Amino acid sequence: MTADRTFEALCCRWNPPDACSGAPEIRDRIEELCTFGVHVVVVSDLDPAMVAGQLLPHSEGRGSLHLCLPRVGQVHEVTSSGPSLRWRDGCDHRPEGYGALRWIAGWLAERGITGSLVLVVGDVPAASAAFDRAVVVDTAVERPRFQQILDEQLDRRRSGRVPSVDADPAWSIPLPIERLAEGAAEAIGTIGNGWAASRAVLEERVDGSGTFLVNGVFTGDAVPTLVGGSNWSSIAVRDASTTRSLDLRTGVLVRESADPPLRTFKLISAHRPHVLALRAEGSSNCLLVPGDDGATGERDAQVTSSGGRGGGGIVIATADRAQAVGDDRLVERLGAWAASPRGRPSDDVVQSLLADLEGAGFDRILAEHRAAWAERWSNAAISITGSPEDELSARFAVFHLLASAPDAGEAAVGPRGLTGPAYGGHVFWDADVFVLPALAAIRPSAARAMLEYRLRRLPAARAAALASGGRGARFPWESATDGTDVTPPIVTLSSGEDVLVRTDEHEEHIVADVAWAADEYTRWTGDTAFLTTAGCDLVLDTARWWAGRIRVGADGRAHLDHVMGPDEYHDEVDDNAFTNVMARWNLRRAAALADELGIAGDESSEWRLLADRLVDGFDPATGLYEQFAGYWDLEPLLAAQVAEPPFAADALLGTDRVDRSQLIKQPDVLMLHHMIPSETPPGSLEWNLDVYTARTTHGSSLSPAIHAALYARAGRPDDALPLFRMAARLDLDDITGTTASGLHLATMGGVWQALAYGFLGLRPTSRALEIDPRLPRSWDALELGLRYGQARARIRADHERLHLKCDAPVTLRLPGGLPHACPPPGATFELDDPDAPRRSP
Ligand code: IFM
Repeated sequence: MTADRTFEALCCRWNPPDACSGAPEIRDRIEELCTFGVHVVVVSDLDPAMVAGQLLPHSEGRGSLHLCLPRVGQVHEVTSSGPSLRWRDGCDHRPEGYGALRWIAGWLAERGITGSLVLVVGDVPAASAAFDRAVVVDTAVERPRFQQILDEQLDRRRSGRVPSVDADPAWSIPLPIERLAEGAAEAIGTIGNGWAASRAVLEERVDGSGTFLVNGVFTGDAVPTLVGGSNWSSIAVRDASTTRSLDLRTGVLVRESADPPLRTFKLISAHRPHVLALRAEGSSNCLLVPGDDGATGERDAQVTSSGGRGGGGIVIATADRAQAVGDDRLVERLGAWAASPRGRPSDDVVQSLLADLEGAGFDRILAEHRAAWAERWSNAAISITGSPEDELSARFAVFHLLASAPDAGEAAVGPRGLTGPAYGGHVFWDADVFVLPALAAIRPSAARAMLEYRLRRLPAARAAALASGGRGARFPWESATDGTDVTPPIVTLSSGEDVLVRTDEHEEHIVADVAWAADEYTRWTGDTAFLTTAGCDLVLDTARWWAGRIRVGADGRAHLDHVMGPDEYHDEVDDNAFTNVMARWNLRRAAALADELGIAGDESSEWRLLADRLVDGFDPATGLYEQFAGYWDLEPLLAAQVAEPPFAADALLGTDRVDRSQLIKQPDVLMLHHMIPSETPPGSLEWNLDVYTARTTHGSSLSPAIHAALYARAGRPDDALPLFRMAARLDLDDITGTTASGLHLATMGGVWQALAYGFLGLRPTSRALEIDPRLPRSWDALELGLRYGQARARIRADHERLHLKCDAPVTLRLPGGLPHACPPPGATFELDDPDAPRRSP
């Protein structure tokens, strides 16, 4: 039970003078385990100085030695200079040791060491309460057995065995094993750190090019695509099964095969962005180590490169250490990558990165990686009590969001992130509107890097505005390296029909979407300086674009002609409600910002005037928005009359027929109610929701999550749940058959938004975090971790109560209430009767 697992922490009872008194052999083993990075917790009833004196490590290892004294409620860390108090419990009324062990368990969890990565040996009171799912060995273990356990662990460490993961079903995603689903499995199991990612390609796959992608590294083609790096994890493997799982908690991909035995374990370091690591072990007839003569061997570094001809390039260097232990073969591979958006980095760069890794070693790289993922999750916790399936699929979405963007420099986030080649990895509104709001709340630095991508492309957007006779900045529908439009001229639908793409010409709402993203970022983060300094042009120059673009008609009203809304089934329309209201919001926001900046003048007055004059298609008599001028005159076809959503109506019925009908691809009028509800009249959501949902095919993967959010806001969370599940399971069940070409990362952003904006009813404003939870009956509670302003907050709602935990003050506002300042550690509120009618947003 313990011999075939590697533990990262060992918690044992030590009560000299009896069993272990003066046992140097135990102490030496513990010390050596610490040098391998194992954290040892000694639980004792005795005086700390006495126990520490017996255990005092001779040298500082990478693993820690903690002395836990439950009786007195203390935890000491022991180093060669003696014990120092780390934690003390003033009044521990809980069961014996609970507080001290809980503290240690939390300390380990902060390092990504949870559950079955912890071994508890001997009679450790309250261990089961503190260490969830730990492996516990015999409460009264004999000293020889204890020594044997330590030896097993030392053997595993010395021979570089494949580490273990905490096999927790609440955090583990099994990859599909059917041969035909291999493409989807590769995407689902993608591991990455935001800078780079590897699809879950099987080690033996020879043709693995294109499976390693780097953020912002595109080819130099007219329609660029992400440069495809090679499969750095390739190893000769024979006849092994393809059973793999992705550990969401620590970002590790594991493969296990029983017959023939094989285990592989790989990661892209979340701590050292350029580092790759892999270990594999298997029988000699399965894991074929090059030059296998049964001896330990080192290989020279292998260097592979991709791209570079007129575009970006990637270079990867790896070095292996192979070993034979009996009939087992063990391989450890460390790797380093380098990339450039222009040209290919030299081999020397990766060679020297690789040389630096030797000093760190695999164990340290893994420990740092686990701790970095624990840190990422500490701002992004998610739990759905009452529905483990929904919880797991939500965590899957958040995992990939956390792995989608670097948290420094600039982040070019494509619709599929770095999980596949679809859409060439181009940056669309998916980044600004779907991914960025989630990251602004759970990984603000990555959201800031996404805005940096837009900021650095302002010159290109300004040039595009000028070139089309306009002013300000006209962001392109699709962009890659230089910020010019890279939309492909033609796409082929699944029906085989070739369609001219006109999104680049008409889908102008992207301009306001970029401004909205900048504003949303500041509202989540409180980083108002962004909009008053570098970021202000994202709002001001986009408003300038609209001011130059708007036509004021003879009726005195302002219009936007020849545009396309999010509903791409109607590709050239006038006065699209979404575009017009987003433009109106952009103009008003820019005018308000001009006031803040002290630059208000004729220009900002013109913005306000034009905003007030813009038509928006809202009819107060019916309470409905008309999606665009003439929409109600189209064939009143409903989605259910054609097929069960989701479906691609253009592929089923042909683009012409769909263009003449009221079928829509994704929320358009409804999208306004999601993004800028304050720009829509009270009651409008409820009036428009069913009307437009009935016409929506969910032909875009972006659609169901937003509908879920809106049904929750309209007080219909049970109607929202199937839509939420459609979005959250989209890739796990490959619902649209498109997962192989990459995970729908923007949908995952939508999943987070459905939870946060929809079910919890969160809205960040500059004054307060608004909150109005509406949970489906089948969920007992929903909890999200996020950052709001300076605070790290946990918000948990059940059907009666709302709990806020925070480490800095947070001002909350409940529906109908006044802003309520909550100092740390937070507050609890009673919620209204959930069946009572509520104000619309
Ligand atoms: O940006 C989306 C668009 O809204 C619908 N078609 C696919 C694009 C990329 O995801």
